[in-house]
Amino acid sequence: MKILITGGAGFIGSNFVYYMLKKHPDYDLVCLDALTYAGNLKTLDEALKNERFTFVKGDIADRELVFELFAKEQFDIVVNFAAESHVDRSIEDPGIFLKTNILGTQTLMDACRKYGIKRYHQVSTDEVYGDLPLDRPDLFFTEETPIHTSSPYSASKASADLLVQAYHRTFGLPITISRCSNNYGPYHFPEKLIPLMIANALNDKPLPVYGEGLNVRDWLYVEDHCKAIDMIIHDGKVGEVYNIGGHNEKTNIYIVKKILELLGKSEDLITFVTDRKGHDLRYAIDPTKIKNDLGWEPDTMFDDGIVKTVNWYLENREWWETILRGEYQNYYEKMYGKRDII
Ligand code: NAD
Ligand code: TDX
Repeated sequence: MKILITGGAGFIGSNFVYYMLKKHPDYDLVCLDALTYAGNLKTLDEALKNERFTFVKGDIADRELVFELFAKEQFDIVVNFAAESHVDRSIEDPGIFLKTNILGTQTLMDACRKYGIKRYHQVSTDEVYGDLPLDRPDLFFTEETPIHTSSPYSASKASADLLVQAYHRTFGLPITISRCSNNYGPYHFPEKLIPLMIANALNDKPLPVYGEGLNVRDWLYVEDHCKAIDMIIHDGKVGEVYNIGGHNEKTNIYIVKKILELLGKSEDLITFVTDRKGHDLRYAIDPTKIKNDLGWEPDTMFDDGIVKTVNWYLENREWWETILRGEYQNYYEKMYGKRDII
């Protein structure tokens, strides 16, 4: 079995590479990644020592490169993680989100059509369903919830999902789609809530919480997401969408306080700042389908996962401090310098 993993130098893709190398030591894995600001070859150091793993630097929207790669490698399965993934960046500059997330997906699927594959799997997100109200804890996203997006990021991911479903219906491409809730764990880029708060707390810098910190996210340890995708590509039904989530809803302020508690830092570091534009209120996944159809359940509960994650950032300071020393400083100033403290 030969699997193409796009975006494998990013957060979830790299965790998936390590998960698959361990779970299926006889598989050949090829990672295609453009190494944008979010991609990091250092993350794949250990994988690169494995002769069954190959890294190719390239853009999923580069038709010539993608077609050449497919012609050479004859993949059995494609798992597309490659994306622009940060909502705040999509609010500043939507264009690249449309190019990578939509046209990149099209390019990969065109190559799949031409060279033939057993499965194309699209890694999507719960954000395509929009948000749920804070005062209706009885509501959850199911696979039947209408697509209703809020940010340029989620709109680009929803567009890609629709295109993937169109390629299945029109061309018979054997696809599956997964829509997961917020992930956390090792190698999470420090622009996102949990690693940003850990890094700032360790540097005794203010922790910028948007609005009142009452927005709710449904957190899943990254390895549980990887396990679900592995199950879907092997046993999932072609043409189907699977929601992935572990019923672990928390307000942002709860998460931030938990991180401070684990690091023994003062809550005085918390700073409430101008809210995100169009900020989704609550995400909450109903994972009944993947549980019933494929037997998936999460292994890591939040109280253990967050401790593991904080420890990983304590033990791997060089990984994230290198990022913080680079272009990230300009990003941080641009994104947070202009936010008012409220
Ligand atoms: P990430 O930003 O950490 O990593 C993205 C990776 O894709 C990087 O390695 C980057 O270099 C690569 N990439 C970007 N543009 C590319 C291009 N044009 N060609 C090739 N490679 C390119 O993202 P992540 O958090 O690991 O998310 C991975 C996928 O999972 C995304 O599709 C995202 O929408 C989805 N997802 C993420 C979450 C989450 O909580 N992080 C939840 C649900 C779904
Ligand atoms: O500095 C911050 N302060 C803050 O209050 C940041 C970066 C975030 N937040 C809030 C905004 C959100 O309510 O924390 C919550 C989580 O924010 P992000 O980490 O940016 O994640 P989110 O917007 O929920 O999107 C994530 O989950 C779904 C991923 O980034 C997406 O790629 C995925 O599709």
